[in-house]
Amino acid sequence: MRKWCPRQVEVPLVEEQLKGLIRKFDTDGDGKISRRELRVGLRSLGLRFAGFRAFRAVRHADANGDGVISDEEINELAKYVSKWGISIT
Ligand SMILES: [Ca+2]
Ligand SMILES: [Ca+2]
Repeated sequence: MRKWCPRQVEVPLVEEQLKGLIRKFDTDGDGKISRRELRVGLRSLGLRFAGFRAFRAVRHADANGDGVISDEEINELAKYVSKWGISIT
């Protein structure tokens, strides 16, 4: 029981909230998040390096490699994004 806390960032609530947030990034309403939509969305949150982050995040979460994040992939995307410590108000 040391106070040595390894990355316990798995807070499901945050991920749920992030999922909701990410879904709103879908500006063309096709139900998928493209890299461009993610970039614009991240930038609107005031996040630095939005383009770079979007690139990394999509590459990480895009399991089938079609370049967009579908609803099944959004879980992984939310998990990835949650590590950036975005505060949702
Ligand atoms: Ca879209
Ligand atoms: Ca995909």
